[in-house]
Amino acid sequence: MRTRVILLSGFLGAGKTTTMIRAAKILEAEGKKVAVVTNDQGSSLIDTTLGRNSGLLTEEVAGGCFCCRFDDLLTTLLTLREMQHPDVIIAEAVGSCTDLSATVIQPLKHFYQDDFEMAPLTTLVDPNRLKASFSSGSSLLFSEVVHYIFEKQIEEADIIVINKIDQYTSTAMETMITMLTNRYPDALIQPISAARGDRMEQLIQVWMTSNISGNHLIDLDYGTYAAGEAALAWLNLRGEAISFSAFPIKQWLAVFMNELEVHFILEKMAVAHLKVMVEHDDGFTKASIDATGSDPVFLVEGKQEALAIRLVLNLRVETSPERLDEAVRTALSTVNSEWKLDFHLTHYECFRPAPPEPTYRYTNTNPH
Ligand SMILES: Nc1nc2c(ncn2[C@@H]2O[C@H](COP(=O)(O)OP(=O)(O)O)[C@@H](O)[C@H]2O)c(=O)[nH]1
Ligand SMILES: [Mg+2]
Repeated sequence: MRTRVILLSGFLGAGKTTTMIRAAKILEAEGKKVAVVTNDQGSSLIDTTLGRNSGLLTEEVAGGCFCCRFDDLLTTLLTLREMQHPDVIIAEAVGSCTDLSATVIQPLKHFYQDDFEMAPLTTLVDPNRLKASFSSGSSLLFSEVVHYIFEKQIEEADIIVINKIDQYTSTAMETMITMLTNRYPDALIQPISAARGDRMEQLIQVWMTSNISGNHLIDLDYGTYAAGEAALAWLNLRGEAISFSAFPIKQWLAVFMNELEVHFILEKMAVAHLKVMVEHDDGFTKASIDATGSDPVFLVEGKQEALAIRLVLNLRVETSPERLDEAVRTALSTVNSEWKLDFHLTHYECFRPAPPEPTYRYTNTNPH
């Protein structure tokens, strides 16, 4: 039996990880064996930790997107298939990556049709970003080159998933569905709320039964695409902290994020995604924001106080690595001295992604 592979695309913060974990849990409850694969330009991923904390079989392709690390992706998929025999693998691409039909789906369909059956290429969108993209000009937080990637991700989708419908009225949703249907008549438009679990079954049903995959090869200017990726700075860090008395993690995180946000607002930096996770022996607290100035969303599991913590931070912001580095180091030293934490870094990377150089790029679709 072949393994069904579901490839998730969509801009940073659209809800890919939330959808992947939610869908994997539903499929497992139906008796399917499921694995998930996360992906990033760097390493030390919160998404991977979240997958594992959810009890899911989780692998990671680090140090580049699926298209540029096709061989790593392939090795991961084949190893999972041989060692774990999953019925389904859900793979989440880096949020600044596009052209996945040409660079990932077609080569998998061409060379590995005996091992894998590819589900429809699914691009998740955050309605807030979508609204900005439909309204003209000034409301766009990101520059045109970053926006180009967002639009290309939608253009190549077999399924466009409008996520986060819990935040919108049904009338607002209908308007968005109509606009997308007019603009992308060949795609299936599926609204969901991954956080609440709304309409996930319909999406999974299409993933598990449709033979359409990677039907829309796009015209893509790799110069503009590379400029869009390079406009974003990426920062991943891990650290450890010890305190003399148990300190309130959520409060510490809220102040840390507030310090960062003040910096971002003052310097007009557009946040694509900020994720921070504090782990300790009795649980974890995760917080994220998906736009500059938006309120953090917290997820707390287990105890809310600890003496010793491990911190992971993943940040993607439209600015230079130097300015992002400065913002993060300043915010960290402010909160750590305020709470008298003995903090040290165990991993740190802050960079601009290199131009995308896919291993394969197909110009025709494969039939399987
Ligand atoms: N309100 C709402 N928030 C969501 C939903 N899905 C994801 N989020 C939030 O959006 C942010 C980004 O989600 P994530 O799954 O990490 O996005 P990714 O970067 O595409 O993997 C997180 O704060 C999530 O909690 C949803 O259906 N509704
Ligand atoms: Mg993710």
